[in-house]
Amino acid sequence: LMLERDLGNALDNDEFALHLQLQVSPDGQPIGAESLLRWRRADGVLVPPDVFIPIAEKTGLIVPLGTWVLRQACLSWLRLSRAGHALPLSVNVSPRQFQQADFVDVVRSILAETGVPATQLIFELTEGLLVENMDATVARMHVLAELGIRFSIDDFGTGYSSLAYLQKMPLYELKIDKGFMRDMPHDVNGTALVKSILAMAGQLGLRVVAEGIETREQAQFLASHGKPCMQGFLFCRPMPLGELISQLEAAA
Ligand code: G
Ligand code: G
Ligand code: MN
Ligand code: NA
Repeated sequence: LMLERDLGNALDNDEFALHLQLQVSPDGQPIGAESLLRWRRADGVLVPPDVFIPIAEKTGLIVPLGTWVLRQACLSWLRLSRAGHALPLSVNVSPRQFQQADFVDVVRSILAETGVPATQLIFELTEGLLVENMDATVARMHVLAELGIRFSIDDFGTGYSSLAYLQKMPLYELKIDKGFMRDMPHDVNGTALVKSILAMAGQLGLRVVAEGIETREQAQFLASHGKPCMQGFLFCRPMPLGELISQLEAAA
């Protein structure tokens, strides 16, 4: 309950920060970055998003917070672009945020205000949203796709989205949940699942990003099984924008 009260004030107190984690192509080149929200409370304690995002969803704070994240992501893109690294940014959009009546208008106005091309944003949606409210979700995705926004299904494989659903949506990408990567390539069931997701994505013409890549062994396994794009501590930790720019400069 105290966390709930603190969270309510955190936006006004400027306690949130957006970190970025690079995503790489099968041969290790940067292809984009995911924005990941961080909350450092006034007392200095860093509260993990898996703790505060569900609370923000419940209280409704996720709506103004999601707007802040989107604007902040666009400002980050501008700074990256000015530094010579115009990488597309992936933004997590929560179900409650996506379902707000004015969500499309909010997106439109932030794009207009910042001048960021819509094609530079990828919205990560979760399977829960698709199951809950399929028709309205698909319709809204088409409106945003018309603007140039691309879509990714986050934590893919943990929910219930069916092939029929996937075909109705203007999708660009699937992100394989990091849970499936953990015991790779030693876990036989996980390996089979990852292979079948890659085969299916291939059929549907979707890009795949495998998340949670921590070891060379995992990356090598993927290189010989479908070659998806990758994201994980092996390549880059989520970090503040300034650090990411320094890292990109050092690698260039
Ligand atoms: O690093 P990680 O602990 O950042 O993120 C944990 C969870 O929090 C992930 O499921 C991620 O999707 C979610 N998350 C991180 N940033 C955001 C955000 O800006 N908006 C929403 N809705 N979820 C986020
Ligand atoms: O939005 P999503 O649920 O996909 O959020 C990605 C989460 O995964 C974030 O919490 C991020 O900090 C975390 N993450 C990113 N790379 C790795 C990794 O290599 N290993 C683990 N365990 N977590 C990671
Ligand atoms: Mn994500
Ligand atoms: Na994920």
